[in-house]
Amino acid sequence: MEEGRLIVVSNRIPTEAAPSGGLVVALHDALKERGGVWIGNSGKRVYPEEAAHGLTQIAKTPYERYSFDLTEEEHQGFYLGYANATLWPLFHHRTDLLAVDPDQARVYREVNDRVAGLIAEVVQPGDVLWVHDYHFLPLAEALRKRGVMNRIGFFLHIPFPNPSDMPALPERKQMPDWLSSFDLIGLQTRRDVSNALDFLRDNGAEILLRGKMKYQDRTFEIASFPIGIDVDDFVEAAEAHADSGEHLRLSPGERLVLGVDRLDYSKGLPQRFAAFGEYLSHRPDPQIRATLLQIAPPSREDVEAYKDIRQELETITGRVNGEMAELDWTPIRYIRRNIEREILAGLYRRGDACLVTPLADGMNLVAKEFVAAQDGADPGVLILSHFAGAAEQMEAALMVNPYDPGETARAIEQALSMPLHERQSRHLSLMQSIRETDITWWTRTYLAALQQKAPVAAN
Ligand code: GDG
Repeated sequence: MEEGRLIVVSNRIPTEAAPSGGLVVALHDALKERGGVWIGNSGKRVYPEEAAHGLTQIAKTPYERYSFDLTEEEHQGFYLGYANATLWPLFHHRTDLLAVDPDQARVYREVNDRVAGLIAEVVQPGDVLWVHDYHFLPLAEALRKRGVMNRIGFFLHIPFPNPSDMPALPERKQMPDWLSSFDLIGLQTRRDVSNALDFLRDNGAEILLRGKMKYQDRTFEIASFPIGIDVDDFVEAAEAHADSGEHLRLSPGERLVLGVDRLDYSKGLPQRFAAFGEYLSHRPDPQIRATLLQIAPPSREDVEAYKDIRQELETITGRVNGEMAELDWTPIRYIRRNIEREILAGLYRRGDACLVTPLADGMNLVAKEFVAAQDGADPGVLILSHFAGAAEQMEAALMVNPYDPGETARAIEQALSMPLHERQSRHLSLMQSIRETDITWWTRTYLAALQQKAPVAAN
């Protein structure tokens, strides 16, 4: 039988011919190889009459790309509201920040319904659908209701919530229906799989063998597929831009500690800055100069909690710099904008250490990019939070509890004084782990697992 098309659905869709960014590049390559269709949100906000027009074709080759627009109400309720002010905090264990708003929940389901209708118009028998992330949890259920019985996979890029946090979500009772309408649920880590199994079992699903589950008349599967990066591509970019560090004009002997994160409260930035301040106050030799370069492009600035994190960070940067700076040295350099990917790769390579200290994170690709960008002969040291999904694979990093500034400060000291042979052996082992599960491995393994799965029974 001829292989059906791959149809990818994600909130964002690349608009350029050769897109950049880990996930987008991986999916782009998968589609380029097999052909298929990518459907996503254009990012444009339109009047309701225009949104009703449906899908717009934005590219035909090397695969078809279609976008849909959101109205202002949909953008507020679906994207800023339910997805990013309810699900995001819940899934990152921040129920204190979770907004409960029945209107936003309604709009979230309506957008999923509308998108399901658009997909149902283009899907053909034999096509395989691959839906990405928390924006589209109810999408398979909505598609099944429209009679779409194709294989539908889901990949959650963020952590699966702690089952004990779930009662904070008014729509939790619908979650088993949402999830079991997919054929395969891909999660980043074993910890996420265990949380998902516990939650579903406590809510009426039966665990069959090896990640297979049954809920009502549907069987589906849950497994972990840790996402990776295109390692060779990053190695190349870092080598080609090894002089990026010169832009920084560091003084001779000055050490560079890096941080690269979207400006998000899940990334543990205030705790990181406090830990860096603590390291500086306790460093063994006050002559040592270490600079923390934090690149933090803004994100979701219209969501209230994101304004707070920005303010908190500005305050703490001012405090640490005010206390520690010298006429010719600013200890924390905080850049709140996007840096070009190639320059970034070169900066990683110049870094003596990288702080990846999220309080919760699905995987964290920065950890993998930093390792890929190092010069194996003189590599920098990765300091990694226990709470990043990457911690399950990258055991040779210096592991820290991001809530404990003393522990992180000691890890910075350890990283900056680590002997060359130890840096090299840790780097070698980390390189091996990121190569084993790189982005091609991720796409192939996930799609192979999805294709082995028979379509769900009609309901
Ligand atoms: C979600 C999950 C999961 C950052 N600043 C700049 C820049 N970046 C790039 C990094 C990296 C990407 O953004 C960030 O990826 P992360 O994985 O670290 O985090 P999220 O954005 O939260 O992603 C996460 C991921 O999905 C994939 O499944 O790992 O856990 O939360 O690639 O390099 N890139 C450029 N300039 C910047 O200033 N060019």
